[in-house]
Amino acid sequence: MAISALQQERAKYQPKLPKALKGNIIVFEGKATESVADQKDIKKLFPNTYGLPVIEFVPTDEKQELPVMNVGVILSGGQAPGGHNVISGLFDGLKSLNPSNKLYGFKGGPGGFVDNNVMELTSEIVAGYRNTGGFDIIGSGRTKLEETKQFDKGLENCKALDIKAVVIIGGDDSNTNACVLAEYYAQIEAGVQIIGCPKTIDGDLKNEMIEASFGFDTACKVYSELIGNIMRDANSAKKYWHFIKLMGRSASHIGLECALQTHPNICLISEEVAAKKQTLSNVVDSIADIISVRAEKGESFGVALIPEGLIEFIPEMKDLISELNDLLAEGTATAQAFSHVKKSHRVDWTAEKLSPKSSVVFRSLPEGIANQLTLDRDPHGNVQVSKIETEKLLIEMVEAELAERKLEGKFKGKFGAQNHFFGYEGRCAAPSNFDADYCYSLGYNAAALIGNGKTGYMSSIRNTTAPAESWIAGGVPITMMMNMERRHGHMKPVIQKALVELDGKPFSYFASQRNEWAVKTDFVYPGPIQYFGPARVCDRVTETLRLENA
Ligand code: FBP
Repeated sequence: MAISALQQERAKYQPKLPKALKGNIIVFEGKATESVADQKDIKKLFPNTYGLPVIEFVPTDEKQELPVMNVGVILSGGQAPGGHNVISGLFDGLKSLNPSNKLYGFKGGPGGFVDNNVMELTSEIVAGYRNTGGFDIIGSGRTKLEETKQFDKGLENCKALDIKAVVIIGGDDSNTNACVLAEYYAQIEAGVQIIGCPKTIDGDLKNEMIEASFGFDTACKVYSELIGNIMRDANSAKKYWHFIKLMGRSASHIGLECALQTHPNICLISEEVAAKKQTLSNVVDSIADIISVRAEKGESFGVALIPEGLIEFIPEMKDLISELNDLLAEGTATAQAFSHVKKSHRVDWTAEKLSPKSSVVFRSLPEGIANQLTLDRDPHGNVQVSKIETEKLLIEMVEAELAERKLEGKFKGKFGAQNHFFGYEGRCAAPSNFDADYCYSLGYNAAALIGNGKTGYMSSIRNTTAPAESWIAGGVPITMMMNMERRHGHMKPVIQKALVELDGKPFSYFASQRNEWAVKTDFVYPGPIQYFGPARVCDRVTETLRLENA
């Protein structure tokens, strides 16, 4: 297979490890933990894995003699830069515990665990993937591990290969499932440990003990480079407003981080829109206001960042989407009837079935978007926000608003717009130095957790704004991150999703600057990820982490 010159150089990169993981270690156990909320319910549901202590690894001179063990690994959900380094760190960590240890990869995500689609990951195979982006070493998938039947099948498959521990690399949902699986295996004394690893470019799997999910750093740097390039084009041609939608299904962390790196004229934060209970037309007005002010200064160009999940945070849209989800849920009579309605009549047909309030909102949408809301659903019957062209919706609505203002003599400028969606461009990028080191450490650390007999823990590397040498390695009980939430009509234990905190330092800093960025052209052009050169360029952390830890 041909590989690029950069990839050849990058293959030689030895990711950094925290000092604690470089030699022999002992476990330092903290106090018993509590779940983040709903302690009574979570304790009852997780009697075997609740209340475990947070642990930290500390160096020692004594070498642990550990028996040979086989370990399995699963990549779950959307790709995130650095997944291959988690696997190479896990591989090296296991070999350092005992050179005869073996690592097996379940192929195609959690589905491979249930269906026994598995391969051994040898040192030759792992060598070809070190410091590369993507999840293609074993592939990923979105099968949910939720049912006892699946757990039992997985256990059978583990037993066949003498696998004593499984590492699940995933986001909040996958780690919630890892927690349930760990509890089940502990309860039936299956003899298989489960360890989670925090992955997602969305950045919404973080808390006091997990500073960042891996992949966020690289993805934001890639998007920021692209945004910077577009800003420079906008500032050169001075004729377009660029509306850029950024991935991040729910939380707006990616948008916020990219704004901190590039200083756009507009960056919407879904969590703020929800907190202020803004309507779609409030959002459109606020954008049109900034465009008008800049037009008065003769600057008929700019850049607006739109978080992917925006529409679900606008209260009236959220209600509309939830009504549409019920109306068009698979297997219902209404969904059946809908499939027979002529395409050109679908908007009218649907509007008539909605509540009066949602019907008005639905009819106010451009026809293309209204149709997208009725058509694009995931296997669980929910709207797939990555397929809703929110950036085009806003362009159309802002255009209409400005045309009205023009008629009233309130807008004299020009408005020409371009739309973009950055998501897949960054999810498999070659990991930044930060993600390469962080992921390798997370994987190596997962091996240490396994070697020390832990289950129901998430691999945790902290103090990440310091040089890697001083990072803190250990584990956090996953039950500590859980609370009860309503899912599909039932209360379920789930990891609490981390949304953008409106009183947090990253948002506060952004809020203190955005009015100036709106009017002035204060663009920053970050350029590509650098691997070689001064540390302040090559090893910088995200602005989010820097501000949070300042
Ligand atoms: P994870 O939560 O699994 O990490 O995936 C996140 C994400 O990249 C979102 O940002 C995006 O909405 C979604 O995946 C897209 O999903 P798909 O890969 O199925 O198109």
